[in-house]
Amino acid sequence: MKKILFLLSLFVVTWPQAVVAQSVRQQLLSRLQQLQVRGYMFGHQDDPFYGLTWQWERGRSDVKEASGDYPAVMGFDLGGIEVGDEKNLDSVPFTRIREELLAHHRRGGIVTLSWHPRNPYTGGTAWDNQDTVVVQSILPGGLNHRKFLGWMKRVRNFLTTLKDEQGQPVPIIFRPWHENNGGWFWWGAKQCTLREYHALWCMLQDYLLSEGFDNLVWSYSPNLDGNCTQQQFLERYPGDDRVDLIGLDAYQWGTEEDYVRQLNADLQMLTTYAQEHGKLLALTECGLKNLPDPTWWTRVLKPQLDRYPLSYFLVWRNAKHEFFGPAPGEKNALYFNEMVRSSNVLMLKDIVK
Ligand code: BMA
Repeated sequence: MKKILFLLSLFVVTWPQAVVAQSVRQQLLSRLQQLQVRGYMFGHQDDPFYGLTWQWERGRSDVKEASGDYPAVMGFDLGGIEVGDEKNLDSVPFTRIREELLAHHRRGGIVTLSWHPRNPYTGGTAWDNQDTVVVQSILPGGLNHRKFLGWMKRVRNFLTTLKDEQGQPVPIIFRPWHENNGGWFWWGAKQCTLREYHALWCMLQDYLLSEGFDNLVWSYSPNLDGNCTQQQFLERYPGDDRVDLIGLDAYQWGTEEDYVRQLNADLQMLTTYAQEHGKLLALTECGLKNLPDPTWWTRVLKPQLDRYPLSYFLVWRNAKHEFFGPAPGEKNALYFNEMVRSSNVLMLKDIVK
């Protein structure tokens, strides 16, 4: 009897530790994998900060006011944190980003962070793409390496503050150095070599890992291409050991036909890769600016998304001059609501039950 009690007590003592031993990142990965079986989540950038007709009011959300529910995923951007700004590149105070990120986590939602850092060589924006020496200049041995270490430290300092009431780090899908196959950012394919891009990814990732962040699910998200082979995609891919989620940023800028063709080409290719390599897949950014076709959600987008094992799709922000999500009173909200009523499109309520 004593022996049994002893064994039992060992079990009780060790079992909770075995549960705790799973990192926050692994917990989020498991959750994402489980949710993906049920469908794909809807996400919206900057959802609680501003909409088509309002700004900065607390408790508001165009998506909630149009559909009755919050997006399952909310995206926020760190651009500007690196130089010590109080507000990000879209004028959102970082204190507010922290507040809303924690609030969304508390209500059971999932959060993702992107980063549009300034150009460390010129001091210009992320879109200052004239020079091909920027990445090289911030790598070890480069002229701006020390400066960039300081920039990464400011990111680290902000991430450190993202803790829940129990002091536990909040799980985050972290998506740095995105749209790297384009030529518009200073870390783009025209601006740095393969080797430099790879070193850039590793420098940031290794730094944050060495600082103990085990709450980040790492997302790699090139831009829609349509002619990209798996080999080309892999050229800048940092490696299976460095990426958890394969994303695609895919806006419709041109015709619907081109968009549908390109989206399917890329998603087919990425699905094969993701499945063979055990990775999650998402449309990390997408949208049709200002939704000139209100039926876009159900007629163009959803039929394509239904064909792939996506974790989520996130549309960009609703600002006055450009919007990508639904808003109350907008005609597209009717079609948006029809889309999210489908059982395989997941809003906040669907992922917390
Ligand atoms: C771009 C545009 C910009 C914005 C940037 C970062 O796609 O929406 O207006 O500053 O994203 O959010």
